[in-house]
Amino acid sequence: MRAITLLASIALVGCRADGSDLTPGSPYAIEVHQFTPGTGAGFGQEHMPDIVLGAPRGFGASMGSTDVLSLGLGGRIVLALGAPVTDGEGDDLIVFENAFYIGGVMAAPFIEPGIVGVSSDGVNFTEWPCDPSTSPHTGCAGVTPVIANGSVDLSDTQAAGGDRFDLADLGIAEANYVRIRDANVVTGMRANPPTAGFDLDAIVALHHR
Ligand SMILES: [Ca+2]
Ligand SMILES: [Ca+2]
Repeated sequence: MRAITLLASIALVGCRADGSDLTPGSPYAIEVHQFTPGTGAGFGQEHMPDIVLGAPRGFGASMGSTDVLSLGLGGRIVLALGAPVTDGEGDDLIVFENAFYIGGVMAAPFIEPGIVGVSSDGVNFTEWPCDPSTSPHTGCAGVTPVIANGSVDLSDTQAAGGDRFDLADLGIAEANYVRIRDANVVTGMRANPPTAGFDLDAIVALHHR
């Protein structure tokens, strides 16, 4: 692993072409708090931080988005949300990666799992339990294809795709930061630079202050 930590406390102001709001109060990530690339990272770094902020750019069930940042094997990233995610009814957070079904065959997903955690201070994180070694990788992000391309319809969030998380499962009422740690234990294509490991597209808070 490269021992590089990029601190990019860059908050972007305003709306993007996809309509997602990057100002405080936005349901999306609006700032990269910390990025520590893992082995084989590189893809997407020239477009930091924008590439992981705002709305997802999903390509549907049979193709993965290229509007992503590859974390590399063992890499991690911490993002600040535009507004604290809160524990509302059901799921509260969606993490969008670029998982897809090879050739559209539902039985052959290409999955690069990541472990998701939340924090109120950006330092101490509580993670959802994730099993990265065994399909269906319950509790991990990077599992479900992304359908939404542009602003997520918050009235029909099941249609957005991505992997969903409920703060109630952690006993946490609200959080300001989201961390994703690459958790790939099966390598092969998943280890190929510069796209190794978890590929982050976007995050959205379904319930927020
Ligand atoms: Ca909830
Ligand atoms: Ca990857």
